[in-house]
Amino acid sequence: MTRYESAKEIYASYGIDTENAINTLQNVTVSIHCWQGDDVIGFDNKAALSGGIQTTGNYPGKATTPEELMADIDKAFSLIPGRKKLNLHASYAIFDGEPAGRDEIKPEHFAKWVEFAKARNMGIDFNPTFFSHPMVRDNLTLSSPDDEVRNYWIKHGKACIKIAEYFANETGIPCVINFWIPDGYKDIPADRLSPRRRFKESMDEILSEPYDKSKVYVTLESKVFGIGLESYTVGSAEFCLSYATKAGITPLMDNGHYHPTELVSDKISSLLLFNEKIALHITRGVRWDSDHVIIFDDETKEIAKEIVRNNALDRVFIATDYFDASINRISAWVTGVRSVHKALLNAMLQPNAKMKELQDSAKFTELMAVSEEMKTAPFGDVWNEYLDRQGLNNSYFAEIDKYEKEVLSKR
Ligand code: RNT
Ligand code: ZN
Repeated sequence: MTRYESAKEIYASYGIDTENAINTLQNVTVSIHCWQGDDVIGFDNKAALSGGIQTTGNYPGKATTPEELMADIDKAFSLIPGRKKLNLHASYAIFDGEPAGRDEIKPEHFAKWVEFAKARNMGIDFNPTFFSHPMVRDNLTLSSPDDEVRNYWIKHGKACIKIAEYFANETGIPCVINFWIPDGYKDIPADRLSPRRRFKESMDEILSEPYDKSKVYVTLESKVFGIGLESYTVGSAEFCLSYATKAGITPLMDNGHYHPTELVSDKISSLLLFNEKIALHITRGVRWDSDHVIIFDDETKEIAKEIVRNNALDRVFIATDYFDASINRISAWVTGVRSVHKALLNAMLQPNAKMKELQDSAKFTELMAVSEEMKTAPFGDVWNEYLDRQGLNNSYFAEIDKYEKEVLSKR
């Protein structure tokens, strides 16, 4: 008997079907952020990373051209199981001739990405880039009191919706376009209302741009604070949730965007009750929104359980969002996205129905005991089987090390 066959029997004794779990997981799409590959720099201008987010570290070998980034994405994706979507930022536009301003970018500036995605049967998700740009004035974009600034970014938002629709049309796969603005103040503002009112009006204007709602899903991401913007964030949780509800768009929660003891795993169920779809940026905040690589830790497991137990795999847009510049970036991608898959598999391998029953009959002692018992079930054997069926295995470091020696170290 193989280790997998033995694990299958053990799980079956808890009423858990490992085959079903493996087959279900193979069809889950994770939208993988392109920006791990180059420390969120992009190709459209030379501005340093701004917007209250930060990469730390300077591990050698980062991608500095579209060709390098594409090669690195290919390498990383070859070591990641499951279905993938490529998540791009507007700052990754590829200009052949004259560069266009962010207010004037067009589908043609992303033609190479479309070609890349199509050749790999992948969909593309998108993000307007409201940071790392000279038109971000006084740390404000869509909420700026300066009409010139505000209009510039409104045009950017509209241009991006057109590009999102182009991605959907070209790939035949719907595009999720996520709006996140860094706008905020370092110190206590005198007026908290007006910036939020302007943000609301700007979003209304952007969304007045007609788009096909069956192909383009607009999401809005909230935040609690950014570096240098500690006192006030225009796009707070309350603002973004309320706006999403009112505008009929999808709320996005990034688990680095809450106070450290607040858990996104506890928020998912509430949002599922009031939204047809919800979106996630999975990350790992260490003490703050540090965007460490996702690992197979408790909160990632708990987030996955909330998606699986609530039968919401087809209602949650799962995306990754982190950027570690202190380690091999290919490995960062692979470890992070594999951790999401691990967490989902782990969630599928819990006796979820039985545990719910224990909760409803107030058998909390048994609930704790069962939950602890499952932690030492032979999860690893099922994980290895999941990988094996996709031509992968649990050891990926050697392959990454080889790529570092042969490719990254020569950059
Ligand atoms: C920033 C947000 C946002 C960005 C990306 C690059 O705090 O999480 O999603 O990380 O858009
Ligand atoms: Zn995010």
